[in-house]
Amino acid sequence: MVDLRSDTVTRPSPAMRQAMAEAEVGDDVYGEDPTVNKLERTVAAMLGKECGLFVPSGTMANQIAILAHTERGDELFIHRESHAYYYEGAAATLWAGVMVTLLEGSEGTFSPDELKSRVRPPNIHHPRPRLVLLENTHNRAGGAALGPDRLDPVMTASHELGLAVHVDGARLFNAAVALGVPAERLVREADSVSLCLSKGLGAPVGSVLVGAPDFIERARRFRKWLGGGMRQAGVLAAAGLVALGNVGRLADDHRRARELRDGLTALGYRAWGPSVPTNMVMVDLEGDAQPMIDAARERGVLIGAVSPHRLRLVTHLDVADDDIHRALDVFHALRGYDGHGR
Ligand code: TLP
Repeated sequence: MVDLRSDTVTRPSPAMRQAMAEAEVGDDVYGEDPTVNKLERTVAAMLGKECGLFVPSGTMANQIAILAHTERGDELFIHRESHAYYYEGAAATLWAGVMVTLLEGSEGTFSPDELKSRVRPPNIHHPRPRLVLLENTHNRAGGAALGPDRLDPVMTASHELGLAVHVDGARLFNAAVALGVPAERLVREADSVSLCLSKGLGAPVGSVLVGAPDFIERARRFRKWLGGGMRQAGVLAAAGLVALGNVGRLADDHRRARELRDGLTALGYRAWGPSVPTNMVMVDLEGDAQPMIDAARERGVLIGAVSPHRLRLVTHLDVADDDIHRALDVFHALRGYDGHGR
């Protein structure tokens, strides 16, 4: 099977499994797991922040960040296509009790003016404006890599308005590699960042949330609260440390996504990507996505849909050049497919 559903599907490499087997461990709830501590320090340093916190998933990292930056009744500003709003249930409302205000703009971003127009002055009738959440790369925008020119002005405006900024950097290193800008630079203005180890970097599980010491101290409390305090988690952190060695090869995933997109376009598909693409290709269909997904699966290619008429194809560590050719062969065979086997 060629699995293009997501970069979350990778399996740990032999080197990763070896590192997991040999990991030095302790009880991380006591802060005594040396491998977890090393991973947290390493990711924090890579992203130019002081402290890190290892958590089970990207969703939990985002939700802990929202909890740690806000109080109940505060207001969170977020793009309507962002993962933390679109794909995390009503978690921000459930856990943090924040009011979510949705913003619009191209490629998952919004302008400082759009933000300013939505932030209301202090008044007992209004929620307290508190947090802006940005996403880089932006998943539903087709894996858009957003450079400092796109995000810095919003982050600066947020701070001028007295708002904290969290960056969902699940795929931040994809953005850094595609833009040729250090990851640290992309989040220089951010108060906190979450990074996923289990997407393009290839770890089986885990994310790291980074920020200032007092923020991470609050975050640690909320991690426990959500049941994310793991014990001998060094076995997982060890895989994460190996995964950080995969940053350089993300360029291969981006090249393969480009080949896939070019191949699909040549076959007559409406394949598209953002202005700075990474490891995703979106394909808009005339008909429903599901019959196409089922037909591709029967032919050995797994793909996903992000809306009823839109496919998403994602390249990753376990997709080789040959797999791109195989996928294109299947799309060739399915050209004009109408969901009735024709
Ligand atoms: N994204 C998954 C699905 O949930 C859609 C995927 O296949 O792309 N932030 C971003 C930007 C993400 O894309 C994801 C996962 C998360 C956070 C959540 O990470 P996990 O799955 O570890 O909770």
